[in-house]
Amino acid sequence: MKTGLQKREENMTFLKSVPLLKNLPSEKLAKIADVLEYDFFHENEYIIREGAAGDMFFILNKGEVKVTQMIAGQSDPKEVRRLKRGDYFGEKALLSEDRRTANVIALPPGVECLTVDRDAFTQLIGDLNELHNKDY
Ligand code: 6J7
Ligand code: CA
Repeated sequence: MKTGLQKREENMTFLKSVPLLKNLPSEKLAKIADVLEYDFFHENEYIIREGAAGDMFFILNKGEVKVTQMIAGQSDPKEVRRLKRGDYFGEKALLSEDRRTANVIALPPGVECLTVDRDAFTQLIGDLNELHNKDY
């Protein structure tokens, strides 16, 4: 069994390795480490559904996901991207208080994510320039 302190250290080490968060001061990283939760998804499970409401931000800790989007005039969503450990998703609905703009689906053999709720995202992460300068 890991103690709470060990888990916190492990979370801090991982958060420091996430490119999005690399310039955050340690105090902010520690606050994120305190509030984050873990969520697990089976292969082919929809982590996010395009068009749904959403209140969670995700950082991929284990496994890979694919991102798909509906295209006007086509019946099947198109794959636009794959993400791996250290990548993040779900910021758009939180920044705009709007609906999810794409599907995010767990690839085999499944996925572990760190999740941050809307309040903590807004306080600790939402101001980062990278999020506002994304080209999608
Ligand atoms: Br990752 C990723 N790539 C894209 C993309 O090319 N277009 C859109 N619209 N979203 C993309 N995403 C992520 C982004 O974090 O997929 C998430 C779906 O939920 C989106 O944030 P969201 O709209 O909250
Ligand atoms: Ca789950």
